[in-house]
Amino acid sequence: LTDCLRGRLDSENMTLTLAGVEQHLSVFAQAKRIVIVACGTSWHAGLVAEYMIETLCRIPVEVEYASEFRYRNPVIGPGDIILAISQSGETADTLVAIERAKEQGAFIFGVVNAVGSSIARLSHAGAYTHAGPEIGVASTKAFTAQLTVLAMMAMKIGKAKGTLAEAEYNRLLGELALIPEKVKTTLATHEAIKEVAKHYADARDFLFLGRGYNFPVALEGALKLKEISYIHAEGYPAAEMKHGPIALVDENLPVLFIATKDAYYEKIVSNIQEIKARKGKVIAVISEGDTLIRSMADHVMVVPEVDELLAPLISVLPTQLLSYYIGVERGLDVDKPRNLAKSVTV
Ligand code: F1P
Repeated sequence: LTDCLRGRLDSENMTLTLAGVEQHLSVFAQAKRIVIVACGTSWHAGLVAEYMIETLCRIPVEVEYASEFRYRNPVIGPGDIILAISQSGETADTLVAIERAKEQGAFIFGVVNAVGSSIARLSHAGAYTHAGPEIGVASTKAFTAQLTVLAMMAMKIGKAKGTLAEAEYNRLLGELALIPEKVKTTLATHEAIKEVAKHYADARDFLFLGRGYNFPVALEGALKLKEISYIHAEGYPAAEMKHGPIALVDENLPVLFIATKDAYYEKIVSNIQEIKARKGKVIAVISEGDTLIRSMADHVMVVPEVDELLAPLISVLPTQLLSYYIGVERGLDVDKPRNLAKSVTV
Protein backbone atom coordinates (compact mmCIF):
# COMPACT_ATOMS: atom_id res chain seq x y z
CA LEU A 1 0.00 0.00 0.00
CA THR A 2 2.82 2.38 0.93
CA ASP A 3 4.52 1.80 -2.43
CA CYS A 4 1.24 2.10 -4.33
CA LEU A 5 0.52 5.47 -2.70
CA ARG A 6 4.06 6.71 -3.29
CA GLY A 7 3.57 5.77 -6.95
CA ARG A 8 0.24 7.61 -7.15
CA LEU A 9 1.65 10.74 -5.59
CA ASP A 10 4.72 10.97 -7.78
CA SER A 11 4.07 14.16 -9.77
CA GLU A 12 4.28 12.53 -13.22
CA ASN A 13 1.88 9.75 -12.20
CA MET A 14 -0.45 12.26 -10.59
CA THR A 15 -0.73 14.05 -13.92
CA LEU A 16 -1.48 10.72 -15.62
CA THR A 17 -4.05 9.71 -12.99
CA LEU A 18 -5.82 13.04 -13.31
CA ALA A 19 -5.70 13.20 -17.12
CA GLY A 20 -9.39 12.22 -17.34
CA VAL A 21 -10.33 14.99 -14.90
CA GLU A 22 -8.09 17.51 -16.68
CA GLN A 23 -9.74 16.73 -20.03
CA HIS A 24 -13.21 17.25 -18.57
CA LEU A 25 -12.56 20.11 -16.14
CA SER A 26 -15.30 22.21 -17.75
CA VAL A 27 -17.81 19.35 -17.29
CA PHE A 28 -16.93 19.22 -13.59
CA ALA A 29 -16.88 23.01 -13.21
CA GLN A 30 -20.38 23.28 -14.71
CA ALA A 31 -21.87 20.19 -13.01
CA LYS A 32 -25.29 20.74 -11.39
CA ARG A 33 -24.42 17.95 -9.00
CA ILE A 34 -22.36 14.81 -8.64
CA VAL A 35 -24.12 11.56 -7.81
CA ILE A 36 -21.77 8.92 -6.43
CA VAL A 37 -22.83 5.30 -6.98
CA ALA A 38 -20.97 2.38 -5.41
CA CYS A 39 -21.31 -0.66 -3.14
CA GLY A 40 -19.71 -1.80 0.11
CA THR A 41 -16.32 -0.33 0.91
CA SER A 42 -16.39 1.77 -2.26
CA TRP A 43 -19.67 3.32 -1.07
CA HIS A 44 -17.93 4.36 2.14
CA ALA A 45 -15.12 5.93 0.09
CA GLY A 46 -17.93 7.77 -1.73
CA LEU A 47 -19.21 9.21 1.56
CA VAL A 48 -15.76 10.61 2.32
CA ALA A 49 -15.59 11.97 -1.24
CA GLU A 50 -18.91 13.75 -0.67
CA TYR A 51 -17.36 15.72 2.20
CA MET A 52 -14.17 16.39 0.21
CA ILE A 53 -15.97 17.56 -2.96
CA GLU A 54 -18.56 19.70 -1.18
CA THR A 55 -15.83 21.32 0.93
CA LEU A 56 -13.30 21.96 -1.81
CA CYS A 57 -15.48 22.34 -4.94
CA ARG A 58 -18.86 23.52 -3.59
CA ILE A 59 -20.66 21.12 -5.95
CA PRO A 60 -23.67 19.35 -4.38
CA VAL A 61 -23.01 15.64 -3.98
CA GLU A 62 -25.33 12.70 -3.35
CA VAL A 63 -24.08 9.24 -2.44
CA GLU A 64 -26.26 6.32 -3.48
CA TYR A 65 -25.99 2.58 -3.03
CA ALA A 66 -25.79 1.34 -6.62
CA SER A 67 -27.89 -1.64 -5.53
CA GLU A 68 -30.79 0.76 -4.76
CA PHE A 69 -30.17 3.29 -7.50
CA ARG A 70 -30.41 0.67 -10.26
CA TYR A 71 -33.91 -0.43 -9.25
CA ARG A 72 -35.56 2.88 -8.37
CA ASN A 73 -36.41 5.70 -10.72
CA PRO A 74 -33.94 8.47 -9.86
CA VAL A 75 -34.12 11.94 -11.40
CA ILE A 76 -30.97 12.04 -13.52
CA GLY A 77 -30.12 13.93 -16.68
CA PRO A 78 -27.65 16.13 -18.55
CA GLY A 79 -25.67 18.30 -16.13
CA ASP A 80 -25.36 15.43 -13.67
CA ILE A 81 -22.07 13.64 -13.20
CA ILE A 82 -22.27 10.04 -12.06
CA LEU A 83 -19.12 9.13 -10.18
CA ALA A 84 -18.87 5.34 -10.07
CA ILE A 85 -16.40 3.93 -7.55
CA SER A 86 -15.41 0.27 -7.68
CA GLN A 87 -12.35 -1.75 -6.77
CA SER A 88 -13.06 -4.64 -9.14
CA GLY A 89 -14.75 -2.58 -11.85
CA GLU A 90 -17.11 -5.54 -12.30
CA THR A 91 -19.73 -5.11 -9.57
CA ALA A 92 -23.03 -5.75 -11.35
CA ASP A 93 -25.09 -3.28 -9.28
CA THR A 94 -22.68 -0.43 -10.06
CA LEU A 95 -22.45 -1.44 -13.70
CA VAL A 96 -26.22 -1.46 -14.22
CA ALA A 97 -26.61 1.79 -12.26
CA ILE A 98 -24.25 3.61 -14.62
CA GLU A 99 -25.88 2.06 -17.69
CA ARG A 100 -29.23 3.53 -16.56
CA ALA A 101 -27.71 6.95 -15.85
CA LYS A 102 -25.89 6.96 -19.18
CA GLU A 103 -29.16 6.32 -21.02
CA GLN A 104 -30.55 9.42 -19.33
CA GLY A 105 -27.75 11.68 -20.53
CA ALA A 106 -25.52 11.85 -17.44
CA PHE A 107 -21.75 12.08 -17.74
CA ILE A 108 -20.13 8.96 -16.25
CA PHE A 109 -16.78 9.15 -14.49
CA GLY A 110 -15.28 5.92 -13.11
CA VAL A 111 -12.82 5.61 -10.25
CA VAL A 112 -11.77 1.97 -10.52
CA ASN A 113 -8.80 -0.20 -9.78
CA ALA A 114 -8.98 -2.81 -12.51
CA VAL A 115 -7.65 -1.46 -15.81
CA GLY A 116 -9.94 -2.25 -18.74
CA SER A 117 -12.73 -3.54 -16.45
CA SER A 118 -16.41 -3.28 -17.45
CA ILE A 119 -17.08 -0.13 -15.39
CA ALA A 120 -13.95 1.54 -16.80
CA ARG A 121 -15.09 0.74 -20.35
CA LEU A 122 -18.62 1.97 -19.81
CA SER A 123 -17.50 5.31 -18.34
CA HIS A 124 -16.99 8.43 -20.47
CA ALA A 125 -13.78 9.11 -18.56
CA GLY A 126 -12.12 8.03 -15.36
CA ALA A 127 -9.17 7.74 -13.03
CA TYR A 128 -7.47 4.48 -12.10
CA THR A 129 -6.44 3.85 -8.50
CA HIS A 130 -3.73 1.32 -9.52
CA ALA A 131 -3.83 -0.31 -6.09
CA GLY A 132 -2.97 -3.75 -7.42
CA PRO A 133 -5.18 -6.77 -6.74
CA GLU A 134 -6.58 -7.24 -3.23
CA ILE A 135 -5.11 -10.42 -1.74
CA GLY A 136 -8.19 -11.16 0.30
CA VAL A 137 -11.84 -10.92 -0.71
CA ALA A 138 -12.67 -7.99 1.58
CA SER A 139 -11.62 -4.61 0.22
CA THR A 140 -8.88 -2.98 2.32
CA LYS A 141 -6.04 -1.18 0.54
CA ALA A 142 -8.51 -0.20 -2.19
CA PHE A 143 -10.20 2.17 0.29
CA THR A 144 -7.06 4.24 0.97
CA ALA A 145 -6.11 4.18 -2.73
CA GLN A 146 -9.62 5.34 -3.74
CA LEU A 147 -9.52 8.15 -1.18
CA THR A 148 -6.11 9.27 -2.43
CA VAL A 149 -7.41 9.59 -5.99
CA LEU A 150 -10.70 11.17 -4.87
CA ALA A 151 -8.83 13.76 -2.76
CA MET A 152 -6.57 14.56 -5.71
CA MET A 153 -9.64 14.97 -7.93
CA ALA A 154 -11.45 17.24 -5.48
CA MET A 155 -8.34 19.37 -5.09
CA LYS A 156 -7.85 19.67 -8.85
CA ILE A 157 -11.49 20.56 -9.53
CA GLY A 158 -11.63 22.98 -6.59
CA LYS A 159 -8.55 24.80 -7.81
CA ALA A 160 -9.94 25.01 -11.37
CA LYS A 161 -13.30 26.33 -10.08
CA GLY A 162 -11.62 28.84 -7.81
CA THR A 163 -13.32 27.41 -4.71
CA LEU A 164 -9.95 26.17 -3.43
CA ALA A 165 -7.27 28.85 -3.10
CA GLU A 166 -3.85 28.14 -4.58
CA ALA A 167 -2.15 28.31 -1.16
CA GLU A 168 -4.60 25.83 0.37
CA TYR A 169 -4.19 23.55 -2.66
CA ASN A 170 -0.42 23.56 -2.16
CA ARG A 171 -0.79 22.94 1.56
CA LEU A 172 -3.03 19.91 0.93
CA LEU A 173 -0.63 18.64 -1.71
CA GLY A 174 2.13 18.78 0.91
CA GLU A 175 -0.09 16.88 3.38
CA LEU A 176 -0.86 14.23 0.73
CA ALA A 177 2.84 13.71 0.10
CA LEU A 178 3.26 12.73 3.78
CA ILE A 179 0.56 10.04 3.60
CA PRO A 180 2.70 7.07 2.40
CA GLU A 181 5.11 7.51 5.34
CA LYS A 182 2.19 7.82 7.78
CA VAL A 183 0.65 4.64 6.33
CA LYS A 184 3.96 2.89 6.97
CA THR A 185 4.15 4.19 10.56
CA THR A 186 0.58 3.08 11.24
CA LEU A 187 1.02 -0.40 9.76
CA ALA A 188 4.13 -0.81 11.95
CA THR A 189 1.88 -0.69 15.05
CA HIS A 190 0.29 -4.03 14.11
CA GLU A 191 1.71 -5.93 17.11
CA ALA A 192 0.02 -3.51 19.52
CA ILE A 193 -3.26 -3.91 17.61
CA LYS A 194 -2.91 -7.70 17.77
CA GLU A 195 -2.81 -7.37 21.58
CA VAL A 196 -5.96 -5.23 21.56
CA ALA A 197 -7.69 -7.84 19.39
CA LYS A 198 -7.15 -10.55 22.05
CA HIS A 199 -9.50 -8.69 24.41
CA TYR A 200 -12.38 -8.56 21.95
CA ALA A 201 -12.34 -11.86 20.05
CA ASP A 202 -15.37 -13.10 22.03
CA ALA A 203 -17.49 -9.99 21.54
CA ARG A 204 -21.00 -10.55 20.20
CA ASP A 205 -21.64 -7.01 19.03
CA PHE A 206 -19.56 -3.93 18.32
CA LEU A 207 -20.40 -0.27 17.83
CA PHE A 208 -18.17 2.01 15.72
CA LEU A 209 -18.54 5.78 16.11
CA GLY A 210 -16.98 8.74 14.34
CA ARG A 211 -17.78 12.31 13.32
CA GLY A 212 -17.15 14.39 10.21
CA TYR A 213 -14.61 12.86 7.85
CA ASN A 214 -14.23 9.96 10.30
CA PHE A 215 -17.94 9.05 10.23
CA PRO A 216 -17.60 6.96 7.03
CA VAL A 217 -14.54 5.32 8.63
CA ALA A 218 -16.82 4.13 11.45
CA LEU A 219 -19.11 2.55 8.84
CA GLU A 220 -16.15 0.97 7.06
CA GLY A 221 -14.65 -0.37 10.30
CA ALA A 222 -17.97 -2.00 11.18
CA LEU A 223 -18.27 -3.53 7.69
CA LYS A 224 -14.74 -4.96 7.85
CA LEU A 225 -15.40 -6.54 11.25
CA LYS A 226 -18.63 -8.10 9.96
CA GLU A 227 -16.96 -9.35 6.79
CA ILE A 228 -13.91 -11.02 8.29
CA SER A 229 -14.76 -11.87 11.91
CA TYR A 230 -18.56 -12.44 11.62
CA ILE A 231 -19.16 -10.24 14.66
CA HIS A 232 -22.28 -8.11 14.40
CA ALA A 233 -21.13 -4.51 14.17
CA GLU A 234 -22.82 -1.20 13.51
CA GLY A 235 -21.29 2.08 12.47
CA TYR A 236 -22.93 5.37 13.41
CA PRO A 237 -22.15 9.07 13.44
CA ALA A 238 -21.21 9.64 17.08
CA ALA A 239 -23.76 12.47 17.35
CA GLU A 240 -26.55 10.03 16.42
CA MET A 241 -25.75 7.80 19.39
CA LYS A 242 -28.19 9.65 21.64
CA HIS A 243 -30.97 9.06 19.09
CA GLY A 244 -31.11 5.31 19.62
CA PRO A 245 -27.94 3.21 19.73
CA ILE A 246 -27.12 4.40 23.26
CA ALA A 247 -29.81 1.97 24.46
CA LEU A 248 -27.47 -0.89 23.46
CA VAL A 249 -24.60 0.21 25.69
CA ASP A 250 -23.70 -1.94 28.70
CA GLU A 251 -20.54 -3.58 30.08
CA ASN A 252 -20.59 -6.16 27.28
CA LEU A 253 -20.53 -3.73 24.36
CA PRO A 254 -17.19 -2.63 22.91
CA VAL A 255 -17.49 0.82 21.37
CA LEU A 256 -14.75 1.82 18.96
CA PHE A 257 -14.27 5.56 18.50
CA ILE A 258 -12.42 7.06 15.57
CA ALA A 259 -11.15 9.94 17.68
CA THR A 260 -8.26 11.58 15.87
CA LYS A 261 -7.48 15.27 16.49
CA ASP A 262 -9.90 17.38 14.45
CA ALA A 263 -12.62 20.01 14.85
CA TYR A 264 -14.88 17.45 16.60
CA TYR A 265 -12.36 16.40 19.22
CA GLU A 266 -14.13 17.96 22.25
CA LYS A 267 -17.45 16.49 21.18
CA ILE A 268 -15.93 13.02 20.74
CA VAL A 269 -14.46 13.30 24.25
CA SER A 270 -17.95 13.89 25.68
CA ASN A 271 -19.33 10.98 23.60
CA ILE A 272 -16.65 8.76 25.17
CA GLN A 273 -17.70 9.97 28.62
CA GLU A 274 -21.30 9.00 27.83
CA ILE A 275 -20.20 5.45 26.97
CA LYS A 276 -17.97 5.17 30.06
CA ALA A 277 -20.84 6.34 32.27
CA ARG A 278 -22.83 3.34 30.97
CA LYS A 279 -19.90 0.95 31.56
CA GLY A 280 -19.28 0.31 27.84
CA LYS A 281 -15.77 -0.76 26.83
CA VAL A 282 -14.01 1.98 24.87
CA ILE A 283 -11.43 1.38 22.17
CA ALA A 284 -10.18 4.53 20.45
CA VAL A 285 -8.16 5.34 17.38
CA ILE A 286 -6.24 8.38 18.64
CA SER A 287 -3.63 10.80 17.32
CA GLU A 288 -0.07 10.51 18.53
CA GLY A 289 0.46 12.44 21.76
CA ASP A 290 -3.22 12.41 22.82
CA THR A 291 -2.98 11.71 26.54
CA LEU A 292 -6.58 12.68 27.36
CA ILE A 293 -8.42 9.99 25.38
CA ARG A 294 -5.62 7.53 26.15
CA SER A 295 -6.43 7.97 29.86
CA MET A 296 -10.17 7.47 29.28
CA ALA A 297 -10.16 4.50 26.89
CA ASP A 298 -9.76 0.82 27.76
CA HIS A 299 -7.55 0.37 24.71
CA VAL A 300 -6.10 2.74 22.11
CA MET A 301 -4.67 2.39 18.63
CA VAL A 302 -2.35 5.26 17.72
CA VAL A 303 -1.97 7.01 14.35
CA PRO A 304 0.15 9.99 13.28
CA GLU A 305 -1.59 13.38 13.13
CA VAL A 306 -3.16 13.99 9.72
CA ASP A 307 -5.05 16.90 8.18
CA GLU A 308 -8.78 16.44 8.89
CA LEU A 309 -9.72 16.09 5.19
CA LEU A 310 -7.21 13.29 4.71
CA ALA A 311 -7.68 11.63 8.11
CA PRO A 312 -9.72 8.66 6.76
CA LEU A 313 -6.76 7.53 4.63
CA ILE A 314 -4.94 6.72 7.86
CA SER A 315 -7.61 6.26 10.55
CA VAL A 316 -9.16 3.32 8.67
CA LEU A 317 -5.96 1.26 8.94
CA PRO A 318 -6.16 0.31 12.66
CA THR A 319 -9.81 -0.73 12.20
CA GLN A 320 -8.81 -3.02 9.32
CA LEU A 321 -5.93 -4.52 11.32
CA LEU A 322 -8.15 -5.00 14.38
CA SER A 323 -10.76 -6.85 12.28
CA TYR A 324 -8.00 -8.95 10.77
CA TYR A 325 -6.53 -9.96 14.14
CA ILE A 326 -9.93 -10.61 15.70
CA GLY A 327 -10.71 -12.88 12.72
CA VAL A 328 -7.39 -14.70 13.20
CA GLU A 329 -8.06 -15.04 16.98
CA ARG A 330 -11.38 -16.65 16.13
CA GLY A 331 -9.62 -19.13 13.85
CA LEU A 332 -11.20 -17.80 10.65
CA ASP A 333 -9.83 -17.63 7.13
CA VAL A 334 -9.67 -13.85 6.85
CA ASP A 335 -8.77 -13.95 3.16
CA LYS A 336 -11.82 -15.96 2.18
CA PRO A 337 -14.80 -14.97 4.34
CA ARG A 338 -17.82 -17.21 3.98
CA ASN A 339 -20.56 -16.13 1.56
CA LEU A 340 -18.53 -13.25 0.10
CA ALA A 341 -17.32 -12.95 -3.49
CA LYS A 342 -14.37 -10.89 -4.74
CA SER A 343 -16.61 -9.10 -7.17
CA VAL A 344 -20.35 -9.44 -6.94
CA THR A 345 -21.38 -9.96 -10.54
CA VAL A 346 -25.05 -10.85 -10.05
C1 F1P B 1 -17.74 -3.75 -3.69
C2 F1P B 1 -17.81 -4.78 -2.55
C3 F1P B 1 -16.57 -4.72 -1.64
C4 F1P B 1 -16.63 -5.79 -0.56
C5 F1P B 1 -16.77 -7.20 -1.20
C6 F1P B 1 -17.95 -7.21 -2.13
O1 F1P B 1 -16.77 -4.10 -4.60
O2 F1P B 1 -18.97 -4.52 -1.80
O3 F1P B 1 -16.48 -3.46 -1.04
O4 F1P B 1 -15.46 -5.77 0.27
O5 F1P B 1 -15.59 -7.54 -1.91
O6 F1P B 1 -17.90 -6.10 -3.08
P1 F1P B 1 -16.19 -3.12 -5.71
O7 F1P B 1 -17.32 -2.61 -6.56
O8 F1P B 1 -15.47 -2.03 -5.01
O9 F1P B 1 -15.28 -4.02 -6.49
